[in-house]
Amino acid sequence: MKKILTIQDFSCVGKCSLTVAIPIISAFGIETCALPTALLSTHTQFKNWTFANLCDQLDPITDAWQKEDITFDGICTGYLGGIDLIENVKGIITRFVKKDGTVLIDPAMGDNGKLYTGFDMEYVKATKTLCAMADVITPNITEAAFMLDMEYKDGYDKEYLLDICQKLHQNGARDVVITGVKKDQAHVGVFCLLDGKEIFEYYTEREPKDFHGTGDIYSSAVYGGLMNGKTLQESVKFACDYTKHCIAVTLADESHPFYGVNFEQCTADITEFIK
Ligand code: PXL
Repeated sequence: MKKILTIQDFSCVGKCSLTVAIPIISAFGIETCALPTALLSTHTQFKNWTFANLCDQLDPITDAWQKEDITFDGICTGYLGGIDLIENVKGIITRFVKKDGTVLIDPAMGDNGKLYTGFDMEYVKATKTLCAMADVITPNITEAAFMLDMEYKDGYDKEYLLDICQKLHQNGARDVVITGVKKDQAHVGVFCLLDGKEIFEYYTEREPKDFHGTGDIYSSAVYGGLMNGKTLQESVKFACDYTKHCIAVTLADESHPFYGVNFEQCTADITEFIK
């Protein structure tokens, strides 16, 4: 059984980060260890929330792991919450990923042309250095544009997407997966550049509403696929279909919360995919 480590914040309510990554990656039959970087009452799209940076816990935790000879087949990261945390996570990747392990970095820090509350260009710069260590990165267009100091565009063409991917590959990531790409008004999906060479695109019909946390669901599903030996193309395609299904199930549930999707009701898709 593979054993991975996911490093991101723990938002107690709100279906994102660790409360998404642990159940989803576990559903892929992978032991999912977790290192929380911050503790929040909810994610930051609520009106009222608390935030505690857990950076001072990371060294004692990881030093204890080292004494136990603990290593991981891979690490995936998401929203971290502070520059000090990013620097620490870079060291954890170097120390704990087995040779040939897979590192996925989701530079979760913004959407719709804006950074999330609390993040600035220093945070963006630090995140870019973290992305340089990745086998796979999964930024949305906002995150990619911020990291490359490029203009954020709502309407874009293949040339713009390829340019972004090439630049992020030159920054160090092997495979670049740009998420939330709107091919047209009715279709959304991903534009990928594999090892700086091969373009892969996949789109599904767009659901009529956007939800928070779908980027985290998407990156967890990609990572679960990769750690099951699926190709990047198979994994990103599955992750698109799975995320779309999660949104559709949520919209069909009249009591759905505003803050996240009913991914818990779609785990059968994962079981079927890895059969
Ligand atoms: O990746 C989404 C996310 C994760 N964690 C926290 C967030 C958000 C999005 O707003 O606020 C704490």
